[in-house]
Amino acid sequence: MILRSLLLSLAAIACLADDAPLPSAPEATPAYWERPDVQAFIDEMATQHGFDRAALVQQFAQIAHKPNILAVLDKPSTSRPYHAFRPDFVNDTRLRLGVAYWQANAPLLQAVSDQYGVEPEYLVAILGVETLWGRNTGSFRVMDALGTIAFDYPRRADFFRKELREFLLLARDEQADPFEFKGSYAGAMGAPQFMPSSFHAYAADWDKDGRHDIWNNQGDILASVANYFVQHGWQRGEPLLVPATVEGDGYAPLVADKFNLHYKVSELAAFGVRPAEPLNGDPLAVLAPLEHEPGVTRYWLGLANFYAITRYNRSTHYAMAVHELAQRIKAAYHDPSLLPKVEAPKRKPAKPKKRSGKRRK
Ligand SMILES: [Ca+2]
Repeated sequence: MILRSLLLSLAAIACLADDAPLPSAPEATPAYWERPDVQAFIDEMATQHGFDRAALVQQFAQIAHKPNILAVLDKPSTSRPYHAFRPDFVNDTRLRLGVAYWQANAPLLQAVSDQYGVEPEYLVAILGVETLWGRNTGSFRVMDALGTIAFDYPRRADFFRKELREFLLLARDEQADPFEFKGSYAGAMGAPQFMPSSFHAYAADWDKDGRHDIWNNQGDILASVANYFVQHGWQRGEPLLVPATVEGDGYAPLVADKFNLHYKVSELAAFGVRPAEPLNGDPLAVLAPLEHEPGVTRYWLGLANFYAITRYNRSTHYAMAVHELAQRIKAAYHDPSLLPKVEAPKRKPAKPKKRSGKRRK
């Protein structure tokens, strides 16, 4: 789960790989292990968590500073309306790949879904939106990504030092070399793109082999995502959202507070917000306005499961795209006639044969 505050431009993230060209030649700076702030961090890991100080110094000597990560962090964030965001994730390619992933993992998906109570289509869709089902999990060494941000990006230093600490702990728990781990430019790892703190809290060991392999083991991957949703309040079988009507302008505070489940549906009426379809009971809900077409905003009441997806990634665009992709994948999985046709590559017209008298070699 990439932090929304870091999710500046999806295009930038898609393009940023560890072999991206550097914006400028890096200045000569001391290696990380030589810096007092890094030495203080190493001391803390040694005294509070029992790490071997000399081994940590050796590891920090191997961390490579990544200026291209800092360049992305400094780019101004861009915000696109939903109708512009949607096609990147809800499209024929992801629909086909999502159905193929479900078909390839059907018994496992069913077992994880049964155990955790999270519908399979949402497990499939999250992995599609995050990493194209494990195809784009990031090419940075997590040590380089976290080290660079933790020690060279003061605005987020506290958060990323905490993530770096969690990461060193998880590498030790997994009995793995921390330099073996690859992730996104922000250190998000594996098919579900868990930050180290989320890995610590939610990664699951489905096959009970002692490892939480969110890179390659589909059971661990799916159970980890399901566990994340359950721990954030997922309710089996409940709708994610219902359309809403709004009156007046009293609903503005709800839009500003759309990532917090504060109000029951009955309480939203005081803000001029009502469900446009009948609901079971009186659940908690957030108000999510989405511009589905240019100039056409629709209002939705996001219920507990919608909220859970926004905990995965703090964006109503993201949550709605996951929902729409999930629904399309589910429909096409059960009815393959809904799968988009794969167009055969167009053949080039054959070149007319030369009729000159010259003989070709
Ligand atoms: Ca495992």
